[in-house]
Amino acid sequence: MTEPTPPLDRSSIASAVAAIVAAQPVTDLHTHVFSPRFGVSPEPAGLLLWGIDDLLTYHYLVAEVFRVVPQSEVPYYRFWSMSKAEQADHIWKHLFVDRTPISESCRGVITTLCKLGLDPHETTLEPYRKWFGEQNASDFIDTVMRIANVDQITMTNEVFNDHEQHLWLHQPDLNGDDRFAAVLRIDKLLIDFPAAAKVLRDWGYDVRGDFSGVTIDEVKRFLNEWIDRMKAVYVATSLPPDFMYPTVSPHRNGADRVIREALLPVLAERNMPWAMMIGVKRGVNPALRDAADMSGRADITALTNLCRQFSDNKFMVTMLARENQHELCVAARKFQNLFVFGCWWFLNNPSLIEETTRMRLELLGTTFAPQHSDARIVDQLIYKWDHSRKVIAKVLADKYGDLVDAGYRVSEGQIKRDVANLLRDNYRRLIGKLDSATPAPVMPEAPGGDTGSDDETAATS
Ligand code: RAT
Ligand code: ZN
Repeated sequence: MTEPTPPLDRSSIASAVAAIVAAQPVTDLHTHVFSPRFGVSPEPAGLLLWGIDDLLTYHYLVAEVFRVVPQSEVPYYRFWSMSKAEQADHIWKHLFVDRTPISESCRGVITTLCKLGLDPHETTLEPYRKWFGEQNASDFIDTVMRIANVDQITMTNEVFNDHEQHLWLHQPDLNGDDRFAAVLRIDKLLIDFPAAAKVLRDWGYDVRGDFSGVTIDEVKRFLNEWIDRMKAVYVATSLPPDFMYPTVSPHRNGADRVIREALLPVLAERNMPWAMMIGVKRGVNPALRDAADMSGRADITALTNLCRQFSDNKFMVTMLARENQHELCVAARKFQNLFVFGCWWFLNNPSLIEETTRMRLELLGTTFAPQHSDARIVDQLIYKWDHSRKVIAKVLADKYGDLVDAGYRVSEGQIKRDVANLLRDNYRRLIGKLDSATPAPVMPEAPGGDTGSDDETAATS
């Protein structure tokens, strides 16, 4: 129970909430940002992306530039034959100079540049290139984390990516940078088990596409060894909208057996969550490469079946389709082992974050994680969190205002506890990493208040 601090006036709620949300360190639970130990862009194959050229060639912006430059002028192959710097110049000219950068991804670049102290009105990229050229990548990560107020960045570590797999096997102390946590990402194991089995055999695991022999034991050995090697905080998979569990379709039977007999038993034993990111249709326009994917509405029955049948497992779930958000909330009211997180990818827009967060607060109280950044370029942490924090603060302020109108007293201490849970502690508790050393929100002028760690799993029906 939180020790009450003096109740806030109705009129000061919005500003108090905005300050508390801004001051609360976030644990970013899903990104594609890497520590410098994985190599630094523009080194060949450097996985840590940063700076103006990486910022502008983000796949969200690649999709947008093809909306405005006709194929007759720049066909796909011409764009892909350009160097990264030429692609960045092309995107800057068409989306930022010739047009107003009003889309969310464009505005994100503007917010990022401004918060780094740069003028976003340059007509060429040279001034930005010069500025970034004077920075050191590792120090820049500190700067970005300070501006974004992020206390840890969760990576996505794709074990079936040859380059990354090679680094994990041969580069000593790859996960020794405390600013980053690793996640074992295993899409291929569930999406195409026969192909994954072939890879695992090459890696020395006796795994057969038809599940014969010691296949299941060997898949478990693979999972355990890689979770240990990466010190992974969870295991993650993105899944198509037609993902079903259990399935009657013969070509998906492999996934069922892997989930039921290997993945979930390994995770239950470790008390580790399985992150399911459901609703992506890969490659609908392959010519766009990384920007080729789109969203589709999923059948939530797969998830409720899993939550019911595997009550010893923890499922952390985000869904890509706007149409799935309501039933995902309702499902989370039914299952304590279902943790809802983030406004993923095409939902990471202020209008959709607002409606989704509002609905989640109304149906789930504070028992979820409203956002993750999905940043691919470290600089993006700045805008993704700046934009999301503002929306989250607005929605929370409305909700506290409604409570006060209903006759309840709301204190700063309560708000701090709630915001800490939403932006950091619910997730940290889920992965078993909430300790007393976890920093409290920085609010020196505030009268104090407990940031709280009381369990709040109780769901209404
Ligand atoms: O948001 C993105 O950048 C997507 O390309 C995906 O990486 C997605 O977030 C995923 O993790 O599959
Ligand atoms: Zn992602």
